[in-house]
Amino acid sequence: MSIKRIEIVRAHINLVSPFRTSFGTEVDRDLLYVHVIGDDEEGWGECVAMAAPLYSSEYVDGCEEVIKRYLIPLVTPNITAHEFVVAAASIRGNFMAKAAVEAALLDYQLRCTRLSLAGFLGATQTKVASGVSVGIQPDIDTLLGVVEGYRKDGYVRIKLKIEPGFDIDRVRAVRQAFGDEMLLQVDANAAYTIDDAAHLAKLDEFNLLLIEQPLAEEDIVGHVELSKRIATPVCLDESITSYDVARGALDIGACAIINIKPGRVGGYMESKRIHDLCYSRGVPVWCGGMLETGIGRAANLALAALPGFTLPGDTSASDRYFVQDVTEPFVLKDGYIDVPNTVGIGVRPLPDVLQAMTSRVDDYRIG
Ligand code: OSB
Ligand code: MG
Repeated sequence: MSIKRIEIVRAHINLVSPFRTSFGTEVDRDLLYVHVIGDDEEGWGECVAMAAPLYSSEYVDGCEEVIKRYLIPLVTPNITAHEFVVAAASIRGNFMAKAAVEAALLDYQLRCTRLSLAGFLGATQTKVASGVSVGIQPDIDTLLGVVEGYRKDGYVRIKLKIEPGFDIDRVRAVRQAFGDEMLLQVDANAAYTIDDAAHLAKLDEFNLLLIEQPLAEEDIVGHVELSKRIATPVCLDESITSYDVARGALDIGACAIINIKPGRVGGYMESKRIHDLCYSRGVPVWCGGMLETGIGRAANLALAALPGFTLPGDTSASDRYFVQDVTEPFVLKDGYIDVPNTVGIGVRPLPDVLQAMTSRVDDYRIG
């Protein structure tokens, strides 16, 4: 079980199409993997931070620094993922950096003990319903074409990215083209303020599942006010950085639904705690995404298989993002993706693919 080394792997992958949100346009992913290595086993974790601090204050080069300088020194040869989480609590914030190390330690520990991540977390589903996040398109015709393509692929829920100037008309056009029954939601990535409440209330007529993160990350109280002024259920993404924040947000009525992203909350164990809290209160949750490659996607699917994940997640198939994923591709079957059920996260990078993507590997001896 003893950990010998940790590699920090930096790599790069292009997206199949640009992904525009209210915070920026992503054309590729600047990747950081944590690779835990023992005598007989290995474990992999993917850091979800973006190249620039636009979605969150964390960014991938900053995460690399925190991981190397503050988190790897906490890792001892026989540490469990849980013990790591306890030790890492002394480091403030830096959720995405912590989550990447936790994920690699979990994969390693579960491979050593022959358990699947899904089993470890308490998954009750063997496949999960898959939604897709649609970036802001240049015009409405293009948007309708993109949505139609994803509908043909089989995605059971469409999420439209919105921002001021690209919102009510876009949603109306998609509703008119695809009908009132299609599961539809929107994500503003914090692009509005409470002064936009009357404007956002114009979305009420479109029978949306939810509006995700309309206001700033820090404006949790603003979301309480907004929740009273619009009929669409408010879901928080960026604001929910921990179990404590989730509990407080629910207690004060800031949201009715939570998007759980393991990277944003510091890992899979914290995600499980937030799930359990929401499940006990009857609050729906769903699994968000950060354009992960197969390593992060595999682990997200295990989480999304827990019983409280009653809404389809942004857990799309590999080909929605990449021509060639770093692992065996995840594929959509009738709107669902199978949950990996072998040991650990159930997948590993394909060596040749990873090598071709890799720009740098730094090696740290443990113990
Ligand atoms: O806000 O959910 C978000 C991607 C990157 C950063 C933030 C978000 C997203 C997405 C896409 O909406 C989720 C995915 O398909 O991985
Ligand atoms: Mg979001």
